Amino acid sequence: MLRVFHDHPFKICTLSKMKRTTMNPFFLLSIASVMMLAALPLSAKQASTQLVRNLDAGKQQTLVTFGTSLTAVGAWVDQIATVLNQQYPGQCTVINGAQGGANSDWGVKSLDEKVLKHKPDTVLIEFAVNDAVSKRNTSVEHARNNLNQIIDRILAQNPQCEIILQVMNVPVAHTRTGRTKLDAFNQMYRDVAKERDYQLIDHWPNWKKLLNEDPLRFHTYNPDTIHPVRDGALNVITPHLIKELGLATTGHPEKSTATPCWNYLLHVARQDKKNPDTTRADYDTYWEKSFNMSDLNKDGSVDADEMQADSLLKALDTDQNGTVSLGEWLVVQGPQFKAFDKDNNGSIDKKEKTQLAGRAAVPVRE
Ligand SMILES: [Ca+2]
Ligand SMILES: [Ca+2]
Ligand SMILES: [Ca+2]
Repeated sequence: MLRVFHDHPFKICTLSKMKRTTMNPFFLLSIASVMMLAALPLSAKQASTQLVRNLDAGKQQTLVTFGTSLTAVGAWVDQIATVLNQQYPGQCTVINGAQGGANSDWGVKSLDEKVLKHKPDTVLIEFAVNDAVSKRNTSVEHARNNLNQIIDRILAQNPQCEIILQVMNVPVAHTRTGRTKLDAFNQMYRDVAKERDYQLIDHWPNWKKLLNEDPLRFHTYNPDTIHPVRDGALNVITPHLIKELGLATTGHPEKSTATPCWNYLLHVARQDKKNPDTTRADYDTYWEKSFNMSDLNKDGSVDADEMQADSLLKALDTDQNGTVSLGEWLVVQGPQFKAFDKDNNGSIDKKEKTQLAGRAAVPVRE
């Protein structure tokens, strides 16, 4: 469980909501203020969340993050906690109440233990990605009812609690083909946020843009096709969260060296569960399995339908035959092992697992 400092909610006053009394000097003054705000440097704060307003007011706050593995092993949680602690030392407790594989049924069942027990002031929620797993046969309506139930129970405990919903990153290949209705589940989060007038933090467009414009970097940030690793959080998720939460942009999330996703991937990759080290054979087998899961028709390559991302297919398809082979697929993961295995002895040991930060950067072809 992660504990750090953090804070939260807000409402933006827009010009369209102001009373338009033409020539009213106060209105003109308001316009001038808005223009001045717009001209402030980037380090200035954006419109703030309740969390940030309360922290600014010197109040203690508790932020709980609730959701799937995208939160449970999301390096962004520790990065945001790090920034909160930099900006509001000792004032905000961040608790990661998420769990790998969790869907909103789990969320309903675990709400007392993972959220309410901590008496949060702000809760970030995301379950769409796992409610959308096709083989679970969950309807969007069922997921919506679960989400509303979770929200209502949080509000029953504390009517002032700030709820923020999140739409997460873009899965590709087998993690996308196994979620045929993901768009509808994500849209439900956007709809519920709108209906309840809650803030929605939507990471999807940023990931989509990266996938289109720099697919190899996208693959580096999501080596297993769905879980953003530390660099992905640092470059895509956390900057967006800082802006959306209304935190000052002068923080240093990179001071967080947590690599929960890589640690998790290296942990589950081990074939001999008694051996704490991850060998090169473990590592290669793990990625081969991931590739084979994406190769739905088992013809030894990943085609456009199986990839669900034309830009990535094109970027990985080195021999330009229109499909991605295992060798082409591993262009990103291979060099990363070498970066992690500092002493180059063919396995990543316990000590090396604490030194992963910053060692898996940009895509490099082996
Ligand atoms: Ca295939
Ligand atoms: Ca190819
Ligand atoms: Ca080693």
